[in-house]
Amino acid sequence: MESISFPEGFVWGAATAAFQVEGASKEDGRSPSIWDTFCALPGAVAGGDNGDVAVDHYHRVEQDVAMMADLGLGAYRFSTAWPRIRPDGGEPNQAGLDFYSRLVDTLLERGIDPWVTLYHWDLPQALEDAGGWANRDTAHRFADYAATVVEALGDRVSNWTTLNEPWCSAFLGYAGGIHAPGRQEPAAAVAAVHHLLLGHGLATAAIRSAKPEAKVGITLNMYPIIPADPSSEADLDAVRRLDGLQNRIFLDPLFKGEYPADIVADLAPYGFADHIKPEDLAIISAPLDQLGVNYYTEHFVSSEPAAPSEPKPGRRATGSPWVGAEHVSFPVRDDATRTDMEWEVRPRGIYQLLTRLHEEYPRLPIYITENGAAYRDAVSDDGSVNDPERLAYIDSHLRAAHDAITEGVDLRGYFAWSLMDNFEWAEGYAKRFGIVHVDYGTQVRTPKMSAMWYSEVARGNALPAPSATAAP
Ligand code: GBH
Repeated sequence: MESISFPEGFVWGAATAAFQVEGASKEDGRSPSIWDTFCALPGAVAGGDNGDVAVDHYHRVEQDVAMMADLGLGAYRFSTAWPRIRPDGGEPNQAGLDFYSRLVDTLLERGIDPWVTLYHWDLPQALEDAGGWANRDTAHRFADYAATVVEALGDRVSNWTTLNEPWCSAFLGYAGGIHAPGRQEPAAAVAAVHHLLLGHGLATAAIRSAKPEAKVGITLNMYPIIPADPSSEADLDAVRRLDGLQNRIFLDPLFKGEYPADIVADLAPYGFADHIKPEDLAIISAPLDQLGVNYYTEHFVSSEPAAPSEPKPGRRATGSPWVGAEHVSFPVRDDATRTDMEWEVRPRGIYQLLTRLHEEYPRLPIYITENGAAYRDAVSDDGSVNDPERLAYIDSHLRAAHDAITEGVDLRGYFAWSLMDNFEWAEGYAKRFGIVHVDYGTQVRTPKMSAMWYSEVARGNALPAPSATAAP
């Protein structure tokens, strides 16, 4: 293999999310979010970890942005915290807006393009107390909040993402109880799907009216779904259901203006259609400028029920996020390595996903807004962090993404998840996704070998030949 160049202007960035990195959870008028509440629930988060300090990004913006500049990053994808900006969902809090304004200015001074995600899972607890995403009113509150942020930052920020991974918010939060708010109510989860999408549509309209030249998108977490036995009708039906619940239930309303009929039928017992008003689909399907894709692995599914599993020691019992497909299981294949999250490393999946999106949906510009891997990094005596697996993971996924570009997919950028180790939701601080290592005791940041390598890729707009890397 030789060195591989990306199209001119390709965006090279790294991503974080407010709750995962900021800390300062009680400062400058921030109110509790559903994640603060969830972290306090016994057994909800590994190690009883919470976001009170996280990696203290709130107090270390100067230093963190300088580090991004040293790494040669062209863009930084971060999220704004709704509970800092409209703490109880109501009136704006200037101190919260000032923090992001300072972050944006610091980035621009260093030539780094700010990419703002408006919602990366930290709903103000006050809005959850009023029903959360199962309540239609939350969609309107989200649009108000979006308008506030765009009025404050829109003069300097061009690229806007409404929601990060609404699948997680709806199904992990309201059906599986795996994420905040920890509810296990399938009917609430399907209501949340629609209200998140409605919130996206209303926020898109709010952004466009405040800043007509803004680039607006949404980020979805998508997976190719692979049948365990392609000759089994039951397995193929499991694939249909999972593809419907994971991918099509979001893609179709956004880009085709209608929900997939088969999934609407599957979800009838949970009252899905009751939430959909006739005018909603036009709001949800308003044209977008770009689609954000978060890719980590594939789903390999079987219709055989999984063996009943006990919660991990010390953790509370969770349920299935797969509403109406609770019976499916995810057999383990032995032809791939796995990350520290136990996820199979499947670089071809990113190619399959990108080419599918290109064929089945309007040919929107696509950005990989997250891709990366957790590994147990070894810190050497001299403090350096050698992470060949993460480097190889990113390298192989970029090669597969490049193959998709060669076939005509309009992929315009890539954001590594994550800039630095951080609060990995229900897994707490134990799982490290950073290309930069964080010592949680001292908050010292150390770029890992993968960061050094990624920096070369970003600067050269090309992947070096494998022999030039230390990848195994
Ligand atoms: C992304 O989610 C998030 O946007 C990001 O904040 C996160 O840090 C990153 O991935 C790494 O996880 O499904 O029962 O195994 C990716 C999708 C789905 C990954 C939920 C973690 C854990 C629960 N996420 N999953 S489960």
